[in-house]
Amino acid sequence: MLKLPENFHSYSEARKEGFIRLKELKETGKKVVGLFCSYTPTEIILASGAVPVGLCGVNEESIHFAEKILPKNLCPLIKSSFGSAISDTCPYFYFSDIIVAETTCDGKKKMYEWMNEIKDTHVMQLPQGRDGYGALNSWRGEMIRLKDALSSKFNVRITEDDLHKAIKLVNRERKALVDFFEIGKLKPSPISGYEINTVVDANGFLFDTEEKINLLEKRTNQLRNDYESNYKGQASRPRILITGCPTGGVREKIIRQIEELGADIVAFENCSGPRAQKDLVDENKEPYLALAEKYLRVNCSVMSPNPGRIKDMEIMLDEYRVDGVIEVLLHACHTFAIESYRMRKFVTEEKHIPYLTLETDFSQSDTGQINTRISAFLEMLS
Ligand code: BJ8
Repeated sequence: MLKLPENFHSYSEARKEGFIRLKELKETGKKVVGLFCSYTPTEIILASGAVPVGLCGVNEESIHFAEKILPKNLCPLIKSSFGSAISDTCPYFYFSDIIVAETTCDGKKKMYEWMNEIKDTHVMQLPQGRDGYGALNSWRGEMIRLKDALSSKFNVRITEDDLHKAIKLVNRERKALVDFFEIGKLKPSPISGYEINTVVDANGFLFDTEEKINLLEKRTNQLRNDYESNYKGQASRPRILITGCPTGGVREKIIRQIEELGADIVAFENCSGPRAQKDLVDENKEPYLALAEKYLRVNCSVMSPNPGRIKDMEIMLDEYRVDGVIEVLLHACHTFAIESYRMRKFVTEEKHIPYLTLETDFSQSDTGQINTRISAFLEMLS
């Protein structure tokens, strides 16, 4: 049984409520910036006076629109995101005044060339690795280029003071998120992975950062109390960590299913977890340098090499007391697929923890096969 709070809002409910809020904000003249990735420095967007909104596609229905232009053999996340944009079925894309994107994987960066034909798309040139003198300097330059692009688009002056305020605010949001994630360290966990995954994605539809922080802190406190009164000392179900590609598009098919089949998802080593939240922007440094340093540390497989992901995995496996790892690979995601072998080897040979890889897309055609594989894996764990 899924552990969900009484006032739980599903992702689609949160998304619908967000439309109304965003429409009202637009009517007051607020500017909106659409984004797709954890490398996007939301601090610069907030400092420009605009609101950032996540646009990653999570549904299958929009994919056929994308396939008129993009190849079929492409990651479903890219096709779904682009399909929603060209079919005008995503009000968040519609309300966005500008898109901020990054050169992450090949599919995404080439897709943005097409997106720019529909809507102004500012692409930040993300370095492909972190080594050497050039990467940090060039990424700092991209932070300044983004500030200039937003200043000119919205006709505003973004001062260092504006940036410092935004950095402090987003750091507070990160701390609140990390405290929320760390509820999963309790054994047994009083929160479902389904709720964690939904809350993180649905947070993108709340446009008041103070409100987000308050809601997160409130839920974290509730969960701590719930643990003390109802869970402490009880037996634990197998504890699963999810790794690999973003899981918004497979939330029902995989995340929900794992828990329905008898395990608890306690941690996400992907962009639905602490990957981009765990360390803060240094509030005492020159802001563009501090932002460049922080965002260059995001351990996504698009970086080469990417040893930090293994280090983070080791810490998470220990701290969240993980019994099994389930890796989600979206079809045609080469960077996570290539890192898969190294990750599996590390988890199984050095940490001696069982590992299951599920390669999938956003369709329902493999639901039965996925259920069978998850059931067999959980049976082995127990
Ligand atoms: S920081 S994980 S949000 S790039 S789109 S790489 S699944 S082939 S989403 Fe991502 Fe930023 Fe990294 Fe996070 Fe693969 Fe698909 Fe590319 Fe993807």
